[in-house]
Amino acid sequence: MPGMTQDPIEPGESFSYVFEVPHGGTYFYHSHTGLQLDRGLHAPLIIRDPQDAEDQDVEWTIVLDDWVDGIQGTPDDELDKLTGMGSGDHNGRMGMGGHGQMMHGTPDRVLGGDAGDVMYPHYLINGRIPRAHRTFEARPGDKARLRFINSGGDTIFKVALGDHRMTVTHTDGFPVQPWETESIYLSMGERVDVEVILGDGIFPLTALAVGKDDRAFAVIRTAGGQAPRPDVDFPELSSTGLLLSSLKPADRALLPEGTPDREVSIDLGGQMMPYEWSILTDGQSSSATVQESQRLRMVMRNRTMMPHPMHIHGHTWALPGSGGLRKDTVLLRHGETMIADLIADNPGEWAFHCHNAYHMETGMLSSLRYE
Ligand SMILES: [Cu+2]
Repeated sequence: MPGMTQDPIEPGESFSYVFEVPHGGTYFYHSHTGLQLDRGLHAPLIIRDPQDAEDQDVEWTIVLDDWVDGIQGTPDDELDKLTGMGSGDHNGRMGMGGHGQMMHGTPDRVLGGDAGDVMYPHYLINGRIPRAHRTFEARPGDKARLRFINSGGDTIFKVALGDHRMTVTHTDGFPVQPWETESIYLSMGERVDVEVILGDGIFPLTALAVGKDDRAFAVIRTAGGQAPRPDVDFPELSSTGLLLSSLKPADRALLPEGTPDREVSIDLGGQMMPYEWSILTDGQSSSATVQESQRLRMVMRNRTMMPHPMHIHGHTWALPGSGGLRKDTVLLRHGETMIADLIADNPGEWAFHCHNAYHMETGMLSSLRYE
């Protein structure tokens, strides 16, 4: 985070990062300068965990993304439209409702009507648009491990694989009690690992862009024949999606038992008109503070009409509402409250922000600071 954890890497400069990896899992790394994330400055970081089963026949890392850059201007142009700073058509491809609400695609029955602010021209799986989609190949009966990463700037995806149920094994790098599901919501910054026993055929791997009536698409093929069309609908896609924060942690992912030494109240605020977002810490626009080795409880309340994937750097929360599920990115639906505990074992100043790039850029950014 420039200005917080380090100085920016200037054009033409290099910077070497050296760090220990305390645990394995599916991660990604990306720029935190402006809207560079939404210009594609991100990449997966996969750390093999020696405690994970390695009995999969194939493993694929699947990066979901939303794309505007170079198609209809830039992410910065989109931000200008949202903040009303742009020239010409302030609303871009969005309609503006009578009460200042953005009107989007079909409301999602779990996430509500307003799941994102930018209507992107393209949604991608591993950099490909649906018409030029990627095909993942394997043999019938293979056990596949899929590591999904949502690197989007402003899009929550609902992921499903035709004719298959997925067994969730990890989220945000940490193991969970295995859970079978037909579809999964993955918000910006979140990761989920699933296992699938592949059938015999050609199957659509679809990621609906929630609330935007569009999708990312790929194909998993274990047999010859015609691939499904990118716009194919199938029962798994319309099933009730899993919210990752409802999972339960694997025993080896649990934090030690304990009661919080300190509690902080986090209020998420903001709206579309004017386009401004905020984090209040105990009612103030200041950092949360903690002392090393304390147990901190963060009580987050979403006071807005939109969902926000809240992300903390340098730590992974335990969610007491989900039996101590470990996550570093948690989606708070509109009006939702989430309690998240952490153990302060990594001194420094760490960003705490919404993983919607446009919300973060317009104020939904704070930090956790060690005293
Ligand atoms: Cu947000």
